[in-house]
Amino acid sequence: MSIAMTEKQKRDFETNGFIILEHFFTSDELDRLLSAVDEVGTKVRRAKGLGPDDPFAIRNALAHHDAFLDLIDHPRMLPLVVDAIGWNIQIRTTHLDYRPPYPSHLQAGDLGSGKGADHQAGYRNVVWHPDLADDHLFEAPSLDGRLPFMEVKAFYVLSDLNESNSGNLWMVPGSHKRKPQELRDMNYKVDPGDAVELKLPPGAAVLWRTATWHCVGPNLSDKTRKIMHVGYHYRWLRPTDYVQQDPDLIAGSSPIRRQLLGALATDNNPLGDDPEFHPSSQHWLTQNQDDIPLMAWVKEDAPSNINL
Ligand SMILES: O=C(O)CCC(=O)C(=O)O
Repeated sequence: MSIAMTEKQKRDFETNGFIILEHFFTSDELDRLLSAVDEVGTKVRRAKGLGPDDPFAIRNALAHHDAFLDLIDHPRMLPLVVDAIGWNIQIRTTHLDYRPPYPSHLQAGDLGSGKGADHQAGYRNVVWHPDLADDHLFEAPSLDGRLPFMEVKAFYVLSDLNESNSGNLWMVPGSHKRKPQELRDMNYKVDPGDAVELKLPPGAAVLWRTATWHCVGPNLSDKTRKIMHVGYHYRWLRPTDYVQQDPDLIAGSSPIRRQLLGALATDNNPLGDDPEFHPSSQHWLTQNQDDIPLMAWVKEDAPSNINL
């Protein structure tokens, strides 16, 4: 059953590994997010002693501003996320990337090489990669060398990435079906004909399988790259950004939001009715629907009620 994805989006997601939503945010939503980036940027610069033209990136961005927190259950994105990966999910990571234009003297390294003067100067030249494929992170469970489907990210474009070389995200369509070893054997040099540079306006969003090979191009434009990624994975995996989110944040959240923040729906019986002899974590097996609010929402309310 699909609650939000069109047939074409399903095909694109399956075939290419991503779907593009060109005009995702309203202008009010975008303005709020851009103000949040400014506010958080001021805080980060102060804390880290950075100048106004220095790049920075932060993780667990949801804890830094309500505008970022509100992205995790965005009423037009969450149904698509559920269609993509199901309801048994939580947030793995939320990241914000702020990348001002390169200084004119700064030489960009080769695309997706993970190297170069720009990389050394802190403008991360992200090497071509699928997420979760480092040797030490995730190799053994694969049967044939390909990555199982473990997570999706919503990529949010907050600044103008319409022009080439503005710090655009690059993808290799269909590469979620290829083996990470292939990329290693290619010494991380992707055939330019296989790659696409996502040229997107401010306010666009992309829902993507993170097994899709990707990297980030240099910012040779005169505008700062401002983007966010919100990553969702299964509740029985461990998040990157937190062991536990702030209890106050959880306490003030809706049941669906609590689930997405990695918390159990109730404090009662987190290990079931017989915790001593037959423990059964709510992250795995659930005694009743209320333990997984997003499941209850999908089964009972969606798609008529997208008021989360
Ligand atoms: O900054 C970006 O857009 C890409 C970050 C990245 O490589 C990732 O999300 O794995």
